[in-house]
Amino acid sequence: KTEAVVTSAVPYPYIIPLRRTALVMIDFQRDFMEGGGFGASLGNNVELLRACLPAAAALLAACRAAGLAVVHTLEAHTADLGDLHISKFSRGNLPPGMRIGDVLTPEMGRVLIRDEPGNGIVPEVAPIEGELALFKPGKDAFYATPLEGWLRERGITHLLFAGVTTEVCVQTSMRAANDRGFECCLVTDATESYFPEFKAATIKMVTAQGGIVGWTATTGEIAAALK
Ligand code: TIU
Repeated sequence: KTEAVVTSAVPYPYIIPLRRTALVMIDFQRDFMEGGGFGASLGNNVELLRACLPAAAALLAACRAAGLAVVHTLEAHTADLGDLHISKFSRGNLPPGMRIGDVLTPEMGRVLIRDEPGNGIVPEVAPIEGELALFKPGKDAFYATPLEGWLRERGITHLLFAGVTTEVCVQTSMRAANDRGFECCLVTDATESYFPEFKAATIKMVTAQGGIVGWTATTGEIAAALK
């Protein structure tokens, strides 16, 4: 088949053209998902995020089986902090005296720095050969990254979004994609927030007003349509 239809998507059926759709896995990195990293050091409970890993892994498997393009992003800065704005460096509830680029724990290494141990994608959803893994310095996956060119070269028009956190990097990237003309669907059980009320609000706000930012659907609904 050439397309899959997710009939129960919100606010109305979402069509997945198989050769023109990519799965975008946002920031499934240890920094956010494990203790001792950036997310935890900001005062958050990382266990909340881990709840979406089984669905995210199932979504990834279903998309791979259907031959969809897969992109993984990592929020990360270069070792010299050359791509880190002073505004981002200055802000946030890190422990007193600590900044992005500092070592919070030896296990995780320098916070939010490319290729440090904490910057690795958790094994449940690790990339495989042929998938794009890209570093992004901001919340928006299109900002200062090669993502748009990579998608356009491949004729991608539709994007499925999973990842963490729902209202920060996932929603920001979905809105940026929407403004670039991509037809976007947020996979609701394959994303999580440190704030359950923010996740719920994001799901409502992206689909409100007739799909102002796009659609939402569950992993089960998407996997069934792709079968
Ligand atoms: N803090 C928080 O909720 N998120 C981030 O800092 N980055 C991402 O969402 N990836």
